[in-house]
Amino acid sequence: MLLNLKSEVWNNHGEKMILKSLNTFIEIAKSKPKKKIAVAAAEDQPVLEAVASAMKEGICDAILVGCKSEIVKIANKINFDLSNVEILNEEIPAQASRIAVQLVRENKAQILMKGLVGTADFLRAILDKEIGLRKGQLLSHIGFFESPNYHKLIALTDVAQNIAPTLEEKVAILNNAIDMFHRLGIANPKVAVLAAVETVNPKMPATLDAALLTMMNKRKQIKGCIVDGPLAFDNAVSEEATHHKGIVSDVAGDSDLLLVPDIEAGNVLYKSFTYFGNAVVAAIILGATAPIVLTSRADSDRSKLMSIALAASY
Ligand code: COD
Repeated sequence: MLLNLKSEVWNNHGEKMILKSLNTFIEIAKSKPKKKIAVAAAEDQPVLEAVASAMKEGICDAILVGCKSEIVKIANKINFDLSNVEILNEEIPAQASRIAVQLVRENKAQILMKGLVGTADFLRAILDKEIGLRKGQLLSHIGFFESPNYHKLIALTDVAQNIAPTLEEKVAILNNAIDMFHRLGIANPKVAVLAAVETVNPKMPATLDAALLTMMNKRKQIKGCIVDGPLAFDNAVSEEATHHKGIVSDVAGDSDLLLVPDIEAGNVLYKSFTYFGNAVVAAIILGATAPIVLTSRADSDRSKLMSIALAASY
C-alpha cells in the first residue's frame, strides 16, 4: 500500500484505490511497522476478541492491563493464546487506565485502547496534566463509516469527546480530522458543517458557526480541505437533495467528513448510522501523543477490529 498526497490511495500494483472500505485500514496498518496496543481494563470479551483478531492480522501486539484472572478466563473461552501477551494485574478500572496511559507515555505501547472502564474515567486519565497524553492541542473523536447507502467512506466528528464545542474548538476538531485524512492519503477532503437547515438563521447558532467555518476556509484560515455549511444532512450526502434545493456547492452530495454541532447531534447520528443504516464504523481519538481506540459497547466485532486498524494506520 502506497499513500500519496492526492485524493487517492494506490496499492502495490499501482492501481488507484478509493477509500470505500474499512478494510483499507488493515492494508495500510500492515504496510507500517507493527505497533503495540495497551488496553485499559482489558477484562472485556468483545475488546479481547478484537485484540486477538488484530494480532492474528499481524497489525499489533498487546499489553493488557486489568483484572488478570478475568482476562485469562475470557481468553480461555475465546481461544486467545496469551503466551506472547504481557498482562499487568490492576483490578480498579480507573487505575488500569492510568497505567495503560503511562505505558503509552513511556512508548512501551504506541496505541491506547479502552476496555471495561467508563468513558469519562478513561478520558480523564488521558487528559490528566501530570500523567496524561496531551500535547497542547484539543483531543477529538472521529469515526469513519462504511455504509451500504453511500458511495465512499464518510467520517463524522466529534460524537464522543467534546460536549458543546465553541467555534474555536470546532476549528481544532476540524484540523485534527483533516490531518487524519491527509495521513490516509486524502489531500482535500470535502467537509460539510451540519445544521438543521442550509441557510444562515441567527436563531440557530450551529448555522452561524457553519457559515464562519466556511468563510475561514475560503480565507485559508482552515486549510487542506473544502468546507461548506451550513448544510442539512440530506444536502450533505445526497446529490438528488442538493439539486432539488438548487444548492451550488463543491461539497454537497459528496461529503467526506461531517462536522456535527454538538455531542448529542453527533452521537444520535452515529448510532442511527450503525443501527438503522447498517453502517460499520472505525473510530479513534485524535490530538493526543498517540492514537486512542475508544469503541462503544454497541459496536460490532468488525468495527472494533477496524478501529484498531485505523489507529495502527495513523
Ligand atoms: N482536549 C484537550 N484538553 C481537554 C479536552 C479536550 N477535548 N477536554 C478537556 N480538556 C482539558 C481542560 O482544558 C482541562 O484542563 C482538563 O482537561 C479538565 O477539563 P474538564 O474540567 O472539562 O474535565 P472534565 O473531567 O469535567 O471533562 C472531561 C471529559 C472528557 C470527561 C468530558 O469532556 C466528557 O465527559 N466528555 C464526553 C465523554 C462521553 O461521555 N462520551 C460519550 C460517548 S461514548
